[in-house]
Amino acid sequence: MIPVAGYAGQSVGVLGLGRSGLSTARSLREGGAEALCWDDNVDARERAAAEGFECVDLAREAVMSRLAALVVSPGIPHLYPEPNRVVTAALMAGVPVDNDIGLFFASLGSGAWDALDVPPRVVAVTGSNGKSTTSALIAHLIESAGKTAQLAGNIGRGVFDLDVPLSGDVIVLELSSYQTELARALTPDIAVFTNLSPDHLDRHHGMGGYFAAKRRLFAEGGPDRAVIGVDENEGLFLDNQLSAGQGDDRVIRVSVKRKLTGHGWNVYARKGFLAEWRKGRQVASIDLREVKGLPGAHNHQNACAAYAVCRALGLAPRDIEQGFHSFKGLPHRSQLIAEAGGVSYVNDSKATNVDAAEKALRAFENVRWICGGLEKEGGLSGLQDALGHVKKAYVIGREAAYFAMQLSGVEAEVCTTMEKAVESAMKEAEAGDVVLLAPAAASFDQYDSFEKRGDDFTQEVLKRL
Ligand code: UMA
Ligand code: ADP
Repeated sequence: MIPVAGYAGQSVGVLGLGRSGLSTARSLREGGAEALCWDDNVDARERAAAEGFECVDLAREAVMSRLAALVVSPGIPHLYPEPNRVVTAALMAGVPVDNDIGLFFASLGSGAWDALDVPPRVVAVTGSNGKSTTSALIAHLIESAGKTAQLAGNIGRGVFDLDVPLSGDVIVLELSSYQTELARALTPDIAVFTNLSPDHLDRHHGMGGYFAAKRRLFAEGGPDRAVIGVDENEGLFLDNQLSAGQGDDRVIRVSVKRKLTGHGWNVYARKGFLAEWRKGRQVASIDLREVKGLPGAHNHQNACAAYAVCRALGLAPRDIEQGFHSFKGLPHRSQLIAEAGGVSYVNDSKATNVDAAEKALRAFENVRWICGGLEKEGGLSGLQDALGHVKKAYVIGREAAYFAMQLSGVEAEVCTTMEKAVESAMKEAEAGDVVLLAPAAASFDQYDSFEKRGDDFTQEVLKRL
């Protein structure tokens, strides 16, 4: 556990008592502060109370006036679509609103960290898709090169649950837009922007707000080195803003669409080959085609970003190449769960938005595509160009018929349940086909989480093999 620095003897409000909130409360206590807690859910309050935390309605004036800061959990909307009443009370009272990520960066370099010979370095990864894969890959590459890395953030583990790092260690943080939007300190050594496509738009009041939230990672303090995916205009814009010109190697540019051979520091992948260029000449190349854990151009983008980070940390290209081959991929992301009779079964339940599903479809041919669920804003038109990879769609979800209607030019069967979809897809699959779960929708109409949906798919497939 990492103690929170800077609030000893003061009271800090903690709003939301899930993974991030509870671990922040514990670290506040460890750092000598009083955590006053609230969660709208009574069970969560009871769990916190069982650990000895005082739970009290933070919006009450008598309570708010005692707070040195209010820490808000990432899943709690503070402004949009509706303002949160506790956050509004803090704004009215002039209490600084922060989150665990902001407190974490503000706590770096204090206390035990001072004594370390080589200060730990922090890599932070943001973007719409590929954050978890890229973060996990970076940590894996560092570990496989014999160094120590710890992963936390949006990948499921609160930052304060990290162990106090030792000299030379690397901390890799996956940061969502919910987290970058609110953190008052964001000072990683290396920051990564994978890509941008529409997601969480209600929470950020549109695409501009969503991009602005992510951009804060590159503005609040500014990383020493920024790894930027430049395949969308937003990435290009960020690159332009951060660098003095093409030759400025504080920015490492990443592309899977263009050869980047300019004077700066560039990493790109084309036709399955990764190339690193620096100062106008190629310095390394890696064949990604046989890297089983990273299939498809989208994963090659993740590989390029992770490669760039590791090069900036001083790893050798050959060590990185070896690490690529031992990376198994993450569950629920283009995960090969079985092969039988020439048919492959792939679980990409994490494809909760259109861009991720489109990338998953493009990574395979002859796809029997299980899709559908709770549709996100913006419709399905972004999938149109990838539908050529689909032999047939098997649509699940409460609104399966409406979802199927929007898939023009593709045969679509309204299955509604996972059981029916897997049954039909498996019955019709021929050698060379890929049965792919890539829903292009959230899971909450039928499941608690995308993980439960992916597990259900896996179970339905395995029981029939
Ligand atoms: N709550 C309220 N009032 C509200 C809404 C929620 O009191 O109006 C309470 C809930 O009752 C619950 C708590 O807030 O007890 C949940 O807080 P949370 O949703 O922030 O969840 P945590 O368990 O703290 O997990 C969070 C991240 N969750 C979200 O951003 C939604 C985790 O990312 C992260 O790993 C964790 O902190 C540790 O850093 C998960 C996620 O789903 C993986 N991220 C989203 C995504 O990837 O799309 C952004
Ligand atoms: P995130 O943490 O940003 O949600 P993940 O690595 O968990 O990213 O992947 C989420 C989904 O996006 C999965 O369906 C995965 O196959 C897909 N994906 C992974 N990397 C990329 C990428 N670079 N571009 C687009 N989609 C991607």
